[in-house]
Amino acid sequence: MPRLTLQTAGESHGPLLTGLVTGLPAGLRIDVAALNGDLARRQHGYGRGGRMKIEQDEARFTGGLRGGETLGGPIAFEIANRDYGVWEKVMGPVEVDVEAAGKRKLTSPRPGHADLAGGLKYGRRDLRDILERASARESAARVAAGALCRQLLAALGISVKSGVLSIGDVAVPEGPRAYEDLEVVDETSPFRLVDRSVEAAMKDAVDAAAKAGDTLGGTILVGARGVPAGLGSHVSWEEKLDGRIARALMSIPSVKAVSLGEGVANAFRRGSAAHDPIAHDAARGFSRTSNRAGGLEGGITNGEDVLVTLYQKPISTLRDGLPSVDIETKLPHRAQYERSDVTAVPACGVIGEAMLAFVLADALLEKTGGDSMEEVKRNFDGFVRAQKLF
Ligand code: EPS
Repeated sequence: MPRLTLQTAGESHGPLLTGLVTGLPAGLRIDVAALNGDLARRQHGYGRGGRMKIEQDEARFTGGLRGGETLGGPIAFEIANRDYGVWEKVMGPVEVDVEAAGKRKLTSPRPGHADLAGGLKYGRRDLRDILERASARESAARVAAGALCRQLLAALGISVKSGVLSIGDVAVPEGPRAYEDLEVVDETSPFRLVDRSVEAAMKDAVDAAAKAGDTLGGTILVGARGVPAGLGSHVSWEEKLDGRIARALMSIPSVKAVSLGEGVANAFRRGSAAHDPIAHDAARGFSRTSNRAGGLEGGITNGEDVLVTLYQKPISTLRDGLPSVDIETKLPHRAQYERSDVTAVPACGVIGEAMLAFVLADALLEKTGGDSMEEVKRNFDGFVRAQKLF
């Protein structure tokens, strides 16, 4: 049974985001500076809009930590929306200024965004009531929660990284990709690419899209190293870890496809060229001579690196607005423009790391149990040792 939960609350232009994480053991030391470093990485990247110049995300903890250590109870934190200063009259949780809110009313939904489907579902005729929560701003809270999980995993020798493979039609050279490709990603570079040889072409592509008022999607590799065999389970569909990873990663705004390992490419290969031969030696135990499965077989980790590719669609807010309909007049009307990004692919990788860290930490704690870090470590070491003797 899953052990961790994550809830977030908050609107993009409301006062703040709130996060609540339950299920982490007591005694995990949290490096808040490193956690805020992950929040900064999510904000960084070429192609972001004006909003990222306004925000400077930092988590403020309000529960579950004492002196920088988890206590075992729910962990609560807040991340301020600096932009709220100019949105208060429109987005005040208790009171709004009718005239100011009317000026920001959204009645021409954006194709590709939650605007119309959400409006129909929740019966909100100002589609701002949908877009504010559907906004990818919410992912900041996920990154903070993921950073807590990353630190738990790190304490057990597991690391999580990501790198960009393509934006628009500019892609790094083709070839099987491995965790080592993620270790060379320069976090200070504009695209967080696994291979910077295409950086100039990518910048040109983003500039050209921006000039045309258009947007771009892309693909990202997310991976984890040090994951022991035996997380997840084959016994029932809800416990299969590949399904849990895909669900978590697909829930990231704009991510429309997820491939575990070479899952997509394998569909076009013969079995003899798709699976990973098994080897054994005394030092390493069982290993594989390739990792096309991306570290998961039968819904269980197999001890190889976990590798997942994310496919992000282009952002649905376009400067000139795609063909739409005004929900009040029912007449054709271009979708309304809201300030937005040209691309958020580099940021998507950081969110992917957070979601992968959350799912892996959840599966790990499910396996080890434990109310304290000491107990988690003891149980973790025990089951890793037992596998060596298998
Ligand atoms: C977003 C629209 C933009 C992005 C935002 C996601 O915000 P705004 O409309 O305020 O310019 O910048 O992303 C963030 C605020 C963030 O922190 O990532 C959207 O519609 O999804």
